[in-house]
Amino acid sequence: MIEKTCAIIKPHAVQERGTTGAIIELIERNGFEIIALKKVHFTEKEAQDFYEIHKERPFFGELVDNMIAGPAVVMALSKDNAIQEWRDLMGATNPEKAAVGTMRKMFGKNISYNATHGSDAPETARRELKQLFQL
Ligand code: FUP
Repeated sequence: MIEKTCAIIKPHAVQERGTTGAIIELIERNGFEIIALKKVHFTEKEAQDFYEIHKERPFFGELVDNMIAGPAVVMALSKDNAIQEWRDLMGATNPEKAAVGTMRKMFGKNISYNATHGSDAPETARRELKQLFQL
């Protein structure tokens, strides 16, 4: 089934020269269609809303700080089974545990700086795409 998912290149990765281009190339090479794309500097409130599900977790403050540290590149991707396919391409949340060839292995540094975000379920994808693109 053709699905949409929300993909984000996180600020620390955007700051590194060449990483945005490399990630976008891999997205296209892996058969995703980029339906929408923009560079946004999240406000604190926007980042808190985006990661609302994690608001009780101990890493929430750090997560929000990292998301507002600079501009992020946010995308709406479409593909058959896009949500799982993008998560597979991203790799494990912790780059140290991510498989070779995945985004997080290639461009992540540690669990706080793990390069990319991807929606984890259809309902999350809908909520995230609505927040970022009114899609
Ligand atoms: P994922 O769906 O792989 O992005 O992972 P989670 O939803 O569990 O976590 C969301 C973000 O919180 C991660 F991308 C990074 C951050 N995080 C931490 O900083 N520390 C943790 O222990 C877990 C997650």
